[in-house]
Amino acid sequence: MSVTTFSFIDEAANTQGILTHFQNNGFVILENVLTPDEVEYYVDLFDRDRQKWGSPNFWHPFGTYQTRNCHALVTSPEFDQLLRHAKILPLVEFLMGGPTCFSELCLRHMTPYNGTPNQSFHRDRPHWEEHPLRMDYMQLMVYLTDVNQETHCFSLSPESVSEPILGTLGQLDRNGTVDCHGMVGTVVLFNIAVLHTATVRVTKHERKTVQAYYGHRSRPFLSNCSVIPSKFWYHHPDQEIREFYGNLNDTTRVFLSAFESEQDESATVQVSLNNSSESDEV
Ligand SMILES: O=C(O)CCC(=O)C(=O)O
Repeated sequence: MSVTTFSFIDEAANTQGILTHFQNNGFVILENVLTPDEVEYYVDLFDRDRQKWGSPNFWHPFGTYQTRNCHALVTSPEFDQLLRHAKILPLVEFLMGGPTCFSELCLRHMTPYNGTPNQSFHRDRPHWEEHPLRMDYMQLMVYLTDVNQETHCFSLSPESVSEPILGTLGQLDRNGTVDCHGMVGTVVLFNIAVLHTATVRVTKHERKTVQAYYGHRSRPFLSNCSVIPSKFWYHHPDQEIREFYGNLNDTTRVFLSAFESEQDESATVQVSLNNSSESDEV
């Protein structure tokens, strides 16, 4: 199956084309989103994070084939800039169709491999059928290494919003699969309800990715994977950024209660709740 990609090379994104592709497939591949300097910066940040905080600290095995650090906003808060990148966040908000919030951030690493190839197709969450793109949560995947036929890659089974939702075998049989390849710096956005997998290949190459999730501010938080530092959701001077990070998960709340006095904690949580009710009213 041939794969359509969208390029930001001329600075102008083909937003309507991206929307149509997302409606028909549940994902989009974007090239040239990051400048070469940005790519170098984030690869270096990733490497330094892994070097400093690798196992047994913040990096842990995830399944059989990956290690990941889901507290990257704590260990390398500079990744905030990638999550809210001027060419990425507006597109995420456009596709999500309303105020969007941070849900999770994981840095993931896959090593060279000489075993049995593997795919394990799954949906992270159900579709949200009231949404025009049936999308409750979206994932941003940024490749920090070249990804091609010779490496591990991300794969999914495209599905259109106008098609019935099928079980795994029915979906794979009806629509097949797509391997998402691209140069370092390639960005994939996808609905996490779409059937997807890491494709594990025999390879001499490692794969590095940044995988971030976005949700709707008015919907439940996605997961308890990532602590959200209070510098973003409480202390940040920009209210919009506070609200972007303000859909707190229980992990953040339990750390909050552990690190603050009872008096401070109730005051902080109260401010956070006030912020979210203000945003609900907008
Ligand atoms: O890492 C990958 O390529 C796949 C990621 C995945 O399956 C997931 O985030 O649920």
